[in-house]
Amino acid sequence: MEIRLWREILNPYILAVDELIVKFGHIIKECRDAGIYSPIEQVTGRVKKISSILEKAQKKKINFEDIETELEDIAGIRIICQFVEDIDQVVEIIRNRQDMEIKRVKDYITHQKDSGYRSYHMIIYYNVETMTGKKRLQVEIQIRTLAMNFWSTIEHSLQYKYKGNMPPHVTERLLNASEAVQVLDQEMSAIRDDIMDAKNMLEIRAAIVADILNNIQNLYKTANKREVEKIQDEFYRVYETGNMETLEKFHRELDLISESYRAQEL
Ligand code: 0O2
Repeated sequence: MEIRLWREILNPYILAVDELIVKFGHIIKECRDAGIYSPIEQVTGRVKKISSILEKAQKKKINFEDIETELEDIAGIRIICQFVEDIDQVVEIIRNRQDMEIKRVKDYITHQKDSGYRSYHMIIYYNVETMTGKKRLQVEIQIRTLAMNFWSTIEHSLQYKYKGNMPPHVTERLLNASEAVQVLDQEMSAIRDDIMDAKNMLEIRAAIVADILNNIQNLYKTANKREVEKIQDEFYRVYETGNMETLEKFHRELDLISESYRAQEL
């Protein structure tokens, strides 16, 4: 088939992947702006290469005219999470969306593949608007942890290298590694609360420091320069102690000082 015709077929899929990356990426931003933990760590996407489409169609004995209905992963989105628990949350987010209709799910986390592959797949219907009107497409969303992604990326490269003839000792090593990934994910989940607390503390601290510096900068416009320099020196001293309570107290006091200067301006 001519490249031009392939382009006509694949262009809407490119649009779908671009739109979905923006939409899932926006969830990360919304969480960040609201100061809450994002169950999504990273989002990537791709449209399958023509050669891979042909290869898969041939392997599955799919006629050319059925490619779009039979191949569910021409458009693919990959969502990476930090913890296994986050995957359920992402699935729930997708289930509640009006712009994505779930066709089916493949839970390779509960039912790991023989290769050791673990990931949660959702095949969704997604509409895009093109010059010729609305097009309803299938998109495969793969949701997995960072550790699962590490394993599957390496295994995918090895599959490519050995082209279906993976030596038994490599297969065995990969199965062992897959078990290790499962243990790692379980261990990480067990300390999830501690990790989350530490992350939250860092974010809160960064927000307080940004607010203090902003207040100091504003004071330079209105207050006595010497007094502001004293406040700034005091801030560095408090900051260096690393004590969160002292920093919060300093933040509250500076807020009051800034407030009184603002009142004087009125
Ligand atoms: P690529 O190069 O990643 O695009 P089925 O539902 O079984 O009829 P399908 O599409 O084979 O048909 O479904 P499956 O098995 O869920 O695989 C879909 C995709 O999941 C694959 O796409 C891979 O991306 C990934 N995947 C599935 N099994 C494995 C595995 O054992 N190892 C790795 N690394 N990835 C896997 P493609 O088209 O096979 O490959």
